[in-house]
Amino acid sequence: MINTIEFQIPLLTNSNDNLFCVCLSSITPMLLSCKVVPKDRPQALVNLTANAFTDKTRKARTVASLPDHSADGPQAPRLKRMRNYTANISFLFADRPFLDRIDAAEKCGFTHVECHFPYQFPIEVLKARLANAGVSLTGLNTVPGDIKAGEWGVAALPGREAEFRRDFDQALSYAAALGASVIHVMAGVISGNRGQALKTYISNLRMAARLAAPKGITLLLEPLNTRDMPHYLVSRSDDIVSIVKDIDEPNVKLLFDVYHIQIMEGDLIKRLEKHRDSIGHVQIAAVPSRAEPDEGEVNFSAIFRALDAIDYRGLIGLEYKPRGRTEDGLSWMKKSCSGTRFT
Ligand SMILES: [Mn+2]
Repeated sequence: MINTIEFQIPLLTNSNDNLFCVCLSSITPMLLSCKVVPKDRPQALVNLTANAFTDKTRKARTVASLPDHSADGPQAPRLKRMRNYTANISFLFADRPFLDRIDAAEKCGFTHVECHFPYQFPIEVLKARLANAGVSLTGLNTVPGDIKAGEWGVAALPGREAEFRRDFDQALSYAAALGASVIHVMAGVISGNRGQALKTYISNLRMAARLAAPKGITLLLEPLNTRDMPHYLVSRSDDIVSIVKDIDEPNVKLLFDVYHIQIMEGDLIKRLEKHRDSIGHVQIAAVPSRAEPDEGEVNFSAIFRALDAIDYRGLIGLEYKPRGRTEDGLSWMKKSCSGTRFT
């Protein structure tokens, strides 16, 4: 299983990017990416993202052995347990063109973004923009199908298997090329026999999971609330978890979107505990507004504590619709959360 961790350590005033990356690579062989903040920012920090070390001892040893190149003399590296947010740029920064949202996220301090449907852009264009900004793409969705006809995915639609395979192959090629580790597979809006749809869904997912496994990619299944998406195949996390168990592939997981699950089921903390082994990703938004998570009926501080309590180490997707400018709305982090790089 791949998780993500982040370190913050003081920027080396007399180093260059290449030298520093070599140093880091030598002690963190699973290094995925390294982002160096420009030297002209006096309090700049270097952020690096690496595969998680499941062994806490090893993590501690790695941090402690970081070489000290500080021009100001020995300085202990600072390790800060940061909550790993990924900015959903299909919802955030929506007041500008899609590709510009990557840069906007970076300017706000994000090192991870996720999105819904990036397919209008060639992989190489996306890759260049992400690399230029020093931002990682963490996840994407399969295409929704014919939205105007009310479709929202085809994975559970009998007779559409070939189309699903085509769509999934597309998602897999984008995810693999861009380094995203999760694909949200859209089930579909059901008009006919639910039993037949479930059978199709499970069969398609089992096939897709086996295609994704060699690439280290996990499939996410998300229950959608029936107010926003009537007749979507699955609207409850309890049902998704039972489907995940039926599929019985290790890389198929529940996407626990606090917004949808609060609307349909509530009892969020107990449900996090109950589904802890099946959760592959978490997303947040206020309920019922779907705005910044600082209003409405969910106590997000308690949700974050619950995520810590179940030892959730994955990313938290910010999939909310900002009340105004995204940048202004990010103040919720200072108000309601501890342990973020924004505090
Ligand atoms: Mn969601």
